Amino acid sequence: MEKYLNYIDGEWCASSTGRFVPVINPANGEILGEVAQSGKADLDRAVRAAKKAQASWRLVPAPERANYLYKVGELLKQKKEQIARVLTSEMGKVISEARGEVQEAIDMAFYMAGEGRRQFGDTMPSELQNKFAMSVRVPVGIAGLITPWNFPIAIASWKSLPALVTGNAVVWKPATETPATACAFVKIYEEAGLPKGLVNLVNGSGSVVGEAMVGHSGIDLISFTGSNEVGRKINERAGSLLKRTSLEMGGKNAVIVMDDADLDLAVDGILWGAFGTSGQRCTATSRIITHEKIKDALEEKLVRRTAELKIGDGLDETVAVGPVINAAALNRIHEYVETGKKEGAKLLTGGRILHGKGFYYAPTIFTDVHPQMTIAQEEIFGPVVSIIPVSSLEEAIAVNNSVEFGLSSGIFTKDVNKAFQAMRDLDTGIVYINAGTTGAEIHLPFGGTKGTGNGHRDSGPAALDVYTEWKAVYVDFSGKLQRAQIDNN
Ligand code: UN1
Repeated sequence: MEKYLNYIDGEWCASSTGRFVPVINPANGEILGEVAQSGKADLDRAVRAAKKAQASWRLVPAPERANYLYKVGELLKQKKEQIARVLTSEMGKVISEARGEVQEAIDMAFYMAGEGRRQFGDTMPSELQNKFAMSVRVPVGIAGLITPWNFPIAIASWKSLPALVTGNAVVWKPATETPATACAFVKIYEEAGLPKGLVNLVNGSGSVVGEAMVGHSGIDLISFTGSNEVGRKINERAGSLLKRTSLEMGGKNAVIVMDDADLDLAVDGILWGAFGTSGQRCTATSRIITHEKIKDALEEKLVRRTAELKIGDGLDETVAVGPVINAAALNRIHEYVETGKKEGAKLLTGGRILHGKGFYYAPTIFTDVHPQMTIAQEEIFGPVVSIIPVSSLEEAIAVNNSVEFGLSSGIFTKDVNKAFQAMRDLDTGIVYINAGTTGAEIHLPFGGTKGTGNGHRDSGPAALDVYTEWKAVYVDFSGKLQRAQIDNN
């Protein structure tokens, strides 16, 4: 049986506990292998290796650090298909999406490699004569990364690549559900010749390895993507230690469809956003805020098109909707659907577990949903979407903004004035005009407002702010003591 091990100080190794847990293919319930369950001792070792490696890495010129990232990009390109297949087998997303996800990591590698020759600071005038002032970026130190199963390589790339190019070392705890993709990514770093100890993989549970990472005095920052509940806990613990955190959590993303919208385009965008990745994206469309005038037409088109979606194993190229991650997710999604029915929402299609091998849920659409119902407020993380009728753009925006999350939103309209008003007033970190809520590109800031995060951004230029400190530097070339803020004459 395939064993997914740790990678510490440049060596693949079993965990100190000797324990493993099975890894399941969600498309058919088969066991793919087993993943090491680490303890505190493994983490300690990883942190020691990272510290040692970072001491020299921070002195390597950034353009030279970037050369490793270019190699990582090239190797990912070569192995794209192979990694995509591994990813689909353990995570479930359809193969075309898995290829797209590996492409995100490739793009991120080349984009962040470019940062090796940028990492701009500022120069500014000094208050004093013959004195020079500038600010430079310096690495934070050891970056602790905690990543989810829904984007097992893309999100890991958003975090590890900027951490490395800015001179940090990495200790990474991937999700227990997707260790094969994590190992494949680490093997790419290894093959690229990255000095040992710079990327350490510590497999294990959130409650053991994750918690220990957050509390570890040798880890200088935590970058986390995952649930709101875990993110809040990390925030509390890390906050009390004055440890930097970058937190990306849930979404309750909405698409607004105005009465002048191109309805077929809106339906395309909604289906992709709501049922792509079986709704398991933090950017997934889970609310459709529709103008009442076009509600019936939109419902009819959505139901008809949903019926055409082929559900099955994501390795089948003709499948549009794959399984959800596991049985627990399946049950949680179904509970939300039952709650929706109880609270009075009208089920248009779906609403059931598809029995047989694997964990499949029928793409589900509710209508006549009130904005305050549970299914319109909480993140479901499955293929369930709620139609909420409104009578104006102002009402649509207010409904969009009435949830605790603020990741992504979209509006379909042909009216440029409405589009710009929405862009300004939708309170999410990402806004799409005439597109659904998914598909963020790696060179733009990724993240959200309110309960979605804590103000930091993954990917894009803003990612550098997570992994660097600012250092203010003053160079006095006057040859005499010049005292700032004091009259020197
Ligand atoms: C996520 O679901 O956590 O914008 C990431 C998107 C993808 C990334 C999603 N590029 O949908």
